Amino acid sequence: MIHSIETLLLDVPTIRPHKLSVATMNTQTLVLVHVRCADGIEGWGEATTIGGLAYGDESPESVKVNIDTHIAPLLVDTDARNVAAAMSRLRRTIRGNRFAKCAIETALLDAQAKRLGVPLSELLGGRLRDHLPVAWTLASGDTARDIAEAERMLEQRRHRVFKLKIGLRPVAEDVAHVLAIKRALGDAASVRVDVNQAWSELDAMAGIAALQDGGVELIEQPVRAENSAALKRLSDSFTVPVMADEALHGPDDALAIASGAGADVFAVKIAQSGGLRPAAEVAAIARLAGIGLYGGTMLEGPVGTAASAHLFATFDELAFGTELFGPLLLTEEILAKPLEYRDFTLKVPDGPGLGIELDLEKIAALRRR
Ligand code: MUC
Ligand code: MG
Repeated sequence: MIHSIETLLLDVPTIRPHKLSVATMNTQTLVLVHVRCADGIEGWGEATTIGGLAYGDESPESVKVNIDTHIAPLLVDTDARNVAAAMSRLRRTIRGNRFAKCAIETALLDAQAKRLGVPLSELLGGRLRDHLPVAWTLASGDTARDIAEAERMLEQRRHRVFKLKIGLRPVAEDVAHVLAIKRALGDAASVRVDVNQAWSELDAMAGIAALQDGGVELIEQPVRAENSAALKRLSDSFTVPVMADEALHGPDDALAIASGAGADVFAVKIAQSGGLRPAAEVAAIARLAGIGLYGGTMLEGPVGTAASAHLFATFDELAFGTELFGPLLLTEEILAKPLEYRDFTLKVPDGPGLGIELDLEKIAALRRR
């Protein structure tokens, strides 16, 4: 039986300002969900988002209120061992709230995998890899600082794929910023951009042409999420791959975009998809449509990052790697033993469940009251 479901908000400063076109983050609010079962087994999930309500339509606070008020009462005292039935009930009864659903599904699957004594990846179809390539996002807002940061990452063999956040400045300035970084790093690194919806289609035509000429390797969500026709025209117009991110809110969007050949790559995110199972469906649709896969992040802490890693480890094709670096952007560690980043990869934890142990004292100290 599910005994209790608790949602905790943790405000954690970032290691530097993280500038996106939609928000500048100095703090990340981790949203953790803790499920306790009557048999003594516990599970953890995460529903962290970016910039309050600047990125998506669920805020940390709304996730907590909706879980406390509507979701927990629906699930408490039901069978913890049948995660599929619990999630089916939740999905039938509660509309929207994809991040909250993802956190609940993760926590229930973490508990069930611990109960069965297997890593979470084994409940998701089984893993095909133990290490995932991890990109880093350069988003200090300053070209020289970004170059120095990237050089440090290359030297430490932590990242060799860099995603640059652009869209705040005029297109020509953004292009100059990106190409200066690309020139400085040379062939040692892959440089990609994420516009976070900031460009008009005309801006995008000009911007992508210049970035493609300069050797940029991936263009993420250049135009508004709702403008799927523009995203398709852009992916048709350029050889550099164009990736859908904010346009993807789960399997229905994935099917619509894939049916119209509307993007070259999908950023699969577990929370944006509404959970691990729906995210696996997004990946399956991409695979069947010949669309490339990228393992995305909402800059979650280690719980959501580990959950994403367990799912991405089951993907046969992962041509564009992952960006599961969220924990590295935070000034505080909330695991007893940090996730392992080495040789440009993240190790997929191999213990039962998520395979992580939370530092409960640290969590109590960081928790918002
Ligand atoms: C996004 O839009 O992809 C991922 C990395 C990062 O810095 O921001 C996120 C969100
Ligand atoms: Mg993105």
